[in-house]
Amino acid sequence: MLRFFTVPCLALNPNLILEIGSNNGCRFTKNETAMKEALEKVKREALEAIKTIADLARAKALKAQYLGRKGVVTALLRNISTLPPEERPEAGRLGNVVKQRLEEAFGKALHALETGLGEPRGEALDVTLPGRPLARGRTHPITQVARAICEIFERLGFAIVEGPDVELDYYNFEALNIPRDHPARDMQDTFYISDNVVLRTHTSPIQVRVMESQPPPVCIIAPGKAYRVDSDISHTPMFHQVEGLMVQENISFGDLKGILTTFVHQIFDEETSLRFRPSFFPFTEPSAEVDILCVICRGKGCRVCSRTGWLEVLGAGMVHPAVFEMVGYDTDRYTGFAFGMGIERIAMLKYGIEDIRKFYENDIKFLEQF
Ligand code: 2U9
Repeated sequence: MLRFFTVPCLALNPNLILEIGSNNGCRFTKNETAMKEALEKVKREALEAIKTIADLARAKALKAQYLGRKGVVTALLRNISTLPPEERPEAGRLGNVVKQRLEEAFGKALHALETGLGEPRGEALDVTLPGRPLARGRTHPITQVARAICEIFERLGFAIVEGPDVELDYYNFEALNIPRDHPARDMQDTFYISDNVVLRTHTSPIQVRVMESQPPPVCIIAPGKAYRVDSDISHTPMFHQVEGLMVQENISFGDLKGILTTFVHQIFDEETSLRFRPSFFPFTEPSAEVDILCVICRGKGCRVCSRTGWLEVLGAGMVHPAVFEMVGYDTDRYTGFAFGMGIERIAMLKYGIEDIRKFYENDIKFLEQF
């Protein structure tokens, strides 16, 4: 089928005889200026037309009309071959510039219509649609449990103290009566930064620093991160602890039992009984490991408590006199108790989580349960 387009430049430039068809193409007079003018005219007309496009179908039709196989621009370019050889390079260059400019303009118009970004506002934007909800963040379960623990001790009169994660060997070990050859210093347990600098293996150095800086009475808890070379279902290389220290005249093991019993009743419930088993820590004497009645089976024996009916949750004891001597406290006058617990362990028991690594996988499905 033969189709003819009316090209407005014909009216302006009588030199230019333009006849476009599927088989005969365009014909120019041998006049480069005329060619130039024709191209500019077509460009202007097309850009004006693009501005008036209202829908995708019209945009596609208009693009075909100018840039399609039988389009105006294509026909003009084809006609370059009919110009004298010396006029062809410049005409070709100009033709390609116009073609590129129109391709770009049609591309933008089509993209805007396809994505809806360019459509008239009234049609594209339904202001009655409900807004898209933003994902809500929440406090990490370990932080939640750490805060709950701290609140209980704050109500009991303990002050919260923090300290550096990167510690001197002296505060992490030496001042806590852990001598050079103690197994806790083993390269396998401790992350060494240098010979005398470590990632703290517990939050105990915080209490040493406090005692070094003030005389008794001391009544503090030290929450924070601790680091040990360890990784399995119940250990991560970084974990969280809360430790406590009370130093004053006449502090007894009975005070320790009273404080820890109150704590356990508040963090779990009043029915959760405790038992104290003799143990050993270099920094406390006597020392104890503290078990609670299994929160899962209530003492009957289950998989979680290894059929014993009890769960170990705390370590505690009376502060070793050697520790008091290191910080210059009078061991005849003062006694004190200390205790420590892993926050992950408390959280695992509270929420029935069997693998500690769940806390650090950043699985949203897991985290959003808390
Ligand atoms: C000073 C003196 C004594 C803190 C204590 C424990 C016992 C204990 C563990 C519980 C689980 C660490 O996270 S865990 O593996 N802690 O058993 N901690 S007494 O004793 C101190 C602290 C500071 C100056």
